[in-house]
Amino acid sequence: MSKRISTFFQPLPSKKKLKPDATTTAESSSSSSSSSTTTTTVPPKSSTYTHHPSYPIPIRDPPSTIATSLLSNPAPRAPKSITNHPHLDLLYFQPFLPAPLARDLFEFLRNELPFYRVRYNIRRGGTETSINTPRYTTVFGVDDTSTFTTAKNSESVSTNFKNPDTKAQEDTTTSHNLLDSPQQLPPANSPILVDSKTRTETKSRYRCRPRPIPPCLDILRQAVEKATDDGTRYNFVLVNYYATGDDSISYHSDDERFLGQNPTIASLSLGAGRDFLLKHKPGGGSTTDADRAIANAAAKPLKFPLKSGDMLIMRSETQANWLHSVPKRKGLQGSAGALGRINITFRRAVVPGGTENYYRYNVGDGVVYRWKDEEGKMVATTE
Ligand SMILES: O=C(O)CCC(=O)C(=O)O
Repeated sequence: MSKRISTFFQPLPSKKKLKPDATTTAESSSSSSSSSTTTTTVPPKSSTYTHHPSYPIPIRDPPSTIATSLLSNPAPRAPKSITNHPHLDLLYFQPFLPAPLARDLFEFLRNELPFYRVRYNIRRGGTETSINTPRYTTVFGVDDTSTFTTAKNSESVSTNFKNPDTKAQEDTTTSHNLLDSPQQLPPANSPILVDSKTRTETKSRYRCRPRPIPPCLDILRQAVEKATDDGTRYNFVLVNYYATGDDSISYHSDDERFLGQNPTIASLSLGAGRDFLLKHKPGGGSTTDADRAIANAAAKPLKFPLKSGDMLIMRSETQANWLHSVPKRKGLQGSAGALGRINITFRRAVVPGGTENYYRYNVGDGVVYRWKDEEGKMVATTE
């Protein structure tokens, strides 16, 4: 454990009452602003945290107001199916989460998740180029070949957030060794990575250190899976935080081989509104109507002005044929806090290459950033 991480886990002297309701959880009195931003009339007095050795910080579990709302089919209206362009298959929830729930979840996740500003080098035209990711990112999950489970002889307590319908990630949602403060060391019997079939340890399969999806995101994953109701299962949750209109993601498609053929990707927006653009990949010789339609779609992007709580699900041939982006928006006005936008994508990686890729480009090896309410911005954590 690095010096920086170990300082996060210094035990606190005071002991608090324990609550058996989440993955390797600890209860502490709630001092963060997150509990005061929920819609509940009586804010929860205490919080539980999920600990795992792969987490740089213990991650707070969602208050029951958020958890209950998410588990009770939150989508206020049915999604619109958009298939009126070549190779495009979208489900557009406008919204997926009602406004108060979207706002509470946004505040909660911005406050509680560890974020990164990843830098990496690529070779472009034979030249080594340094890339600074133009947004904050974080990721949780592991590909299909592995799953998280607990040590055999450990005592297990069921969590509130277990979905009996869902196989993926199910073993991460058992709790053990309930602790008495978020600063304590994670328990010795934290969930470990095992082969999905043989249940033998697979830590050595990865250069990166996969992280189990914490309850606050896993419950959302369950809600998203339930909403589509087509059997799609996700094992990765990627989170982007766009601090201002300067943060962005350029045109790309999520068509990597490690996602399998025609992957379904669900993309939820929280916080500030931003435009999501989709344009067809170039191709088609413009000799038939279909080719002309493709050329047209490539030239003129489709624009989705995504608002807080909206969700787009991209399906079937969409990734193979379309590029998407969230361009910079220089003109956005408002305080830094009000401009923040969280995007969460749910995906399913089928091989370890996906796990390596996602941790490399969304966690990397830099410092952890945390939201600081008093400063109204993400701040790099120091020792
Ligand atoms: O922020 C968004 O809406 C899009 C995010 C995205 O395209 C990605 O994470 O691959």
